[in-house]
Amino acid sequence: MGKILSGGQILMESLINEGVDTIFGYPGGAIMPTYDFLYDYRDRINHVLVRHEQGASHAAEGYARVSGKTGVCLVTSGPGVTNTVTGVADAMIDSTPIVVIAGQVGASLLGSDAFQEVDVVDMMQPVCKWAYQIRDAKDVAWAVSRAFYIASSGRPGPVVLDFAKNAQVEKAEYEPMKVNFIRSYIPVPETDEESIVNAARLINQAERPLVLVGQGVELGYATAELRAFIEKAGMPAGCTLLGLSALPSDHPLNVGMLGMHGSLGSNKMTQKCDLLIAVGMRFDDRITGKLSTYATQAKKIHFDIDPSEINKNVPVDVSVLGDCKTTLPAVTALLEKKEHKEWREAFRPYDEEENRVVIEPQIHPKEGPLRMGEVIRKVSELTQNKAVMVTDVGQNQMMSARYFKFTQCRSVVTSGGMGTMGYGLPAAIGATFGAPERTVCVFLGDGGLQMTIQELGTIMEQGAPVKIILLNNNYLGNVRQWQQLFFRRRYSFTPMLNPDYEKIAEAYNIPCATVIERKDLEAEIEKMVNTPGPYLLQCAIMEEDNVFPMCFPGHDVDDMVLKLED
Ligand SMILES: Cc1ncc(C[n+]2csc(CCOP(=O)(O)OP(=O)(O)O)c2C)c(N)n1
Repeated sequence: MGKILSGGQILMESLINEGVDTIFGYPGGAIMPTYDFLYDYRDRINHVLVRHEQGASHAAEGYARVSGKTGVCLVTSGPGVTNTVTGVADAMIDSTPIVVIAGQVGASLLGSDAFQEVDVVDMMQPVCKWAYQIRDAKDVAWAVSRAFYIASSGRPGPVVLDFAKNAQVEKAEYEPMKVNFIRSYIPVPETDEESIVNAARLINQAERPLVLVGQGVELGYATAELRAFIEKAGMPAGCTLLGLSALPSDHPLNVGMLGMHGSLGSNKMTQKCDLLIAVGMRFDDRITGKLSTYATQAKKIHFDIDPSEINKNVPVDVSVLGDCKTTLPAVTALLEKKEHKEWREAFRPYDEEENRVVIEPQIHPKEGPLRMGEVIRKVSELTQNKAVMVTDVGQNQMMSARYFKFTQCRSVVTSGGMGTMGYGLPAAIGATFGAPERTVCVFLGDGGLQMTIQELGTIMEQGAPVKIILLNNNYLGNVRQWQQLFFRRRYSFTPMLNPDYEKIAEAYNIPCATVIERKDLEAEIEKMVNTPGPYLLQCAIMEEDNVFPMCFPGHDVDDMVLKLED
């Protein structure tokens, strides 16, 4: 016979049973009973009080991305939970495991338009892996265990628990529970042996293979298996935005980022390879450019854990379903050792051109205002390329992806599929809790910082050691770039009047400095890195700087523009 506990206590016991030690949250009426129980669990569960529930959801995402564990949010009903919708949707499209627990009105009031009642399950269902309403204390342990199992298994994602107030206070018997099977839910599909043989055969026959590395490789803890795979067959590999740290940046087979702002070589060669091998990626339109012309010359193999991704955007010749931790080595075992020297050499002229026209002017400009690239590269270097790179969305994100370097996996925390401005600051807070031993740097634009700027309060209260690098160009830069390129430079509501960020940092007791001149950059970054705790470094960036190379939307992926036409 288990202990008799209230639903809220059962929630705490169940969270501890799942290995949860940190949660991000914000209290309110319908979740108050649970917060009252939480008060007695303060020594076992570290609750981080955010300043807005959207911040809780992104912090949980940041925590999950760097730790591999499931991030947890606790919020109230009504506006508390609607404020997390953006984070839940963000976690869904980026396959990030989080569990959001939201208060709900008591079961007897459901459907009566009670104060702060909203239909959470119906609202969340389209943007999460599972949403469930707990109306009875006896269901809490089961629902929590099932939530963690669904969030973290197979292709990870968000789960929402809608926790009615009566179920928080009513009592039930508690027995620890572990759900690890759900009828009709197949988190890891069975691998067809034939697909392994067929994939190996195509790779052995290929003369110009190109591997596309996605986040699935990190989610599947298969970075070593990926390296063995590409090294044995001498295959160049490009990474998606979320897959950037799955392969060290300086690995000789790494040919850079794929897609719209990716490297010239990887995009050009996508249209020249004879075999495209996608691993744990989903052929997003930012990667493929125009679908109808995308790598039509090549045979294709797709390794994925989610059958619904196969043939969704790009039809493939061989699909290898399963966990890439096991499928990659199975294929590797059948591969012939190859070097593909000539094919790898063929990337070189593109690399040289990109280096000359795009990269050098960004990282070693001779004159003019600061460029984003030089700031990002310097931060990367002065943290020994070992820091966690968090970004917001916009030019700052694409520039970070291009100029930050990675030596360790689980180092990229960015909003890929949703492109959620305001993600960066709270996600960085979560990352400091998920990887307390690592340096966490977040690159933000002035627009994105202001979307969740209130989380500076969380940073202050927690002393969270977030190194905030504000790339201030006084514009909503990414939109301004598109206006410049596609809307005849009509800057419709993209110039932005900024507040005095030094004063803001001071008010939050966060050390701050502003860099305007290039000669001060290195010393100021060093100071930021060497100052314990949080820091805000504002960099005055060239206002009309642009991210290049760029594949214009709807164009062939190898149709890349390297600079503005004169
Ligand atoms: C929540 C949200 N609103 C609007 C957008 C559209 N958007 C994408 S990038 C961008 C501009 C970002 O400006 P800023 O944060 O200053 O960064 P920069 O591009 O200058 O680096 C906007 C408005 C978005 N991605 N997310």
